[in-house]
Amino acid sequence: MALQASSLLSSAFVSPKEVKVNGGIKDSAFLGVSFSESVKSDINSTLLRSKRMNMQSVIVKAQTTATDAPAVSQATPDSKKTLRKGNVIITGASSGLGLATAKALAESGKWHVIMACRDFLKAEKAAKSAGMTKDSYTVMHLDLASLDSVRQFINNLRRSNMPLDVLVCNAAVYQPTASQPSYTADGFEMSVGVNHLGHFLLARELLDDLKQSDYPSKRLIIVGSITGNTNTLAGNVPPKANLGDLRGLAGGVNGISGSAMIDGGDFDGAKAYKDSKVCNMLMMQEFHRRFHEETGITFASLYPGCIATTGLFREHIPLFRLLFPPFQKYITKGFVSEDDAGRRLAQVVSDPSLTKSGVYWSWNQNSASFENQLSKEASDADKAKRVWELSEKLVGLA
Ligand code: LMG
Ligand code: NDP
Ligand code: PMR
Repeated sequence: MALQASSLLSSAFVSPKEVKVNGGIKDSAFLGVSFSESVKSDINSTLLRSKRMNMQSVIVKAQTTATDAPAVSQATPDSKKTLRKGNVIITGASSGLGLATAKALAESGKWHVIMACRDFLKAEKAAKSAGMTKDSYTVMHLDLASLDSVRQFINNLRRSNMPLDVLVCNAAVYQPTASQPSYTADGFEMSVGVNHLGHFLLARELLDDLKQSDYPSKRLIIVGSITGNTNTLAGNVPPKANLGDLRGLAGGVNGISGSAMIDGGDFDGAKAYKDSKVCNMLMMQEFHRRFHEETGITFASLYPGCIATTGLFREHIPLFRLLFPPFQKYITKGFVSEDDAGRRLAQVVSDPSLTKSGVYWSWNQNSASFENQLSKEASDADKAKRVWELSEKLVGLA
């Protein structure tokens, strides 16, 4: 049955040319192939008042925990030089990919994970139930739906005196069933505000902290996705990502002075998410162009595979949530478990062979990483520059 559907979809969506073998190894995720030019496998929140009230205790707690956290090693001349634990911030580490990555890195014993989360208690519970030991993580409050919260987070981090070695921009919201836009504390449409603008301010500011780190491989990772790339089948499922001429972004994506959508069109929650992912991938490349040579920092993005079981789909209709995992497992074969996806992102954080900057990583069916190609729009350098400049204005950096 699954196989029948599979071949049905195969013949419907993929030309025979695209299902061909790649160097003898069949790209089994046929629906995930970058089907235009390559055969490679490609595969809400408002600030709750109660959370604001929690802030004080969170800050105190974060600072207290920070005293146990690793600082720069003070190697004496005759002490054996061992690499200190790296410090990695993961936004949205309270569930899904972020939590699985935190777990994988903590288990390696080489990383201290700063879990940057909007719900402190949820994050604590998640870390505990993932079996992370107390000394392997610090939870710090971050609500990306508020630029004030982003700035607070940065202050708290700096006061903790923990050096910053890797930043992972992972958190996201997806609102496929919303008929009306909702807005962040600063009035940005929620998906673009959280997934792109909140992270943009965070990453832009923390670049200075990354620069100061003495860690051998410093990285800034922004999670992207296949659905933002229209050179793939998944990226062609309507509604498609399209930033247009950025008129909505220029107007502040606030639904007042202009549209809530980046391209200036009518609100569509699924499109807003995909557009935000295009921004994520564009910003990674713009960071690379502006700062890689000067700082040596590795900038990277990735598509970890379709993790169909995460909280990302919490707002989708129940039927979708029921059918989506088996659809991805048995038909597209793009499915990946949370644990496997976490190990993939953990590789991008720490694998010594993944130091190349400006790369969008993907994994083939054998779980081998490869440099994937982005769509035309998601690799448009001119658009990246314009998104960067408009975003700087919106978050108060220009
Ligand atoms: C939208 O609907 C929602 O409206 C929106 O709210 C949001 O949720 C959004 O992406 C999220 O989706 C999408 C909707 C319509 O898709 C569906 O959910 C309907 C699924 C039914 C399709 C039947 C297929 C049979 C599948 C087998 C059964 C398995 C059941 C599991 C289902 C789980 C859910 C996935 O989508 C469509 O319109 C369907 C058609 C999509 C095909 C798109 C492929 C187009 C390829 C076109 C190639 C173009 C070539 C361009 C080349 C460019 C090169 C540069
Ligand atoms: P989840 O919903 O499980 O995780 C998203 C995380 O983001 C949660 O921890 C959530 O916090 C957090 N978050 C949401 N809003 C905010 C906010 N305002 N401030 C701070 N944190 C926030 O989804 P996934 O794990 O699937 O998604 C992780 C990343 O992976 C996203 O960037 C997504 O685009 C990407 N991705 C996912 C794919 C998939 O198939 N699932 C495929 C490709 C990419 P809370 O726990 O409090 O809700
Ligand atoms: Mg998709 C190779 C085929 C493939 C892959 C890898 C994904 C990934 N999807 C594929 C194909 C299809 N999807 C096809 C053929 C359809 C039509 C039946 C389809 C539909 C679909 C829907 C309705 N897919 C979806 C949705 C969502 O709501 C998800 C979404 O767009 O979130 C933005 C989604 C996804 N498909 C994926 C992945 C990874 C997602 C979700 C997450 C993301 O991009 O971050």
